[in-house]
Amino acid sequence: MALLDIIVAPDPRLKKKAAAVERVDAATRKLMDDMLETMYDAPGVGLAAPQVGVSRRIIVIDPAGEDEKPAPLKMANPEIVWASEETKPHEEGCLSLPEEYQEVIRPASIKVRYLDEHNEIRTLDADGLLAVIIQHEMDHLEGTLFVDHLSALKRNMIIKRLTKIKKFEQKSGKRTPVEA
Ligand code: GNR
Ligand code: NI
Repeated sequence: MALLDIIVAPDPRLKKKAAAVERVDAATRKLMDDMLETMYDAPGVGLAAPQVGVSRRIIVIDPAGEDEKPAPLKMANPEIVWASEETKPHEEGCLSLPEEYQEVIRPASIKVRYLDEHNEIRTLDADGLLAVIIQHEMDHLEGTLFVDHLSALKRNMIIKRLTKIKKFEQKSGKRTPVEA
């Protein structure tokens, strides 16, 4: 297994729509495992392939808390086949938007269809935190970050702050996993 570099916004690679996986093969499974290791190391409760520079429709999730037993989920080509009318606000964070936490309103419950790590089609009903994380990760596959659900004012303030940090890091010669 290997730790991967997590891309921080703003970065064009976070804004691209990811391509479908043709078949979940050994290389896909290796990527899923590396993504999980990277997510646990961060630590985070979800990670999407575009966040590690891979423009493919792959996400990994583990909503279990620190003292709960691990419950990793690996999904390729996830699709929301049903979403509740009922919505719910939840405070979100993102490994690509470090130290920003904002409330986002999304459907409270969803049904998601995906390919698992054995290339089998599965469906999962989710609510609570799991439903939030699945929707957050699926947004990454469309090039959408949680700030895109906020007002332009809030979004611009957050992106400005992150741009300043990047400029400072480049000036001071700190190596970052980001080009230009
Ligand atoms: O670690 C994460 N925590 C989190 C909290 C609330 C809603 C969504 C998330 S996902 C985030 C990791 C991440 O950036 N995944 O893309
Ligand atoms: Ni994220």
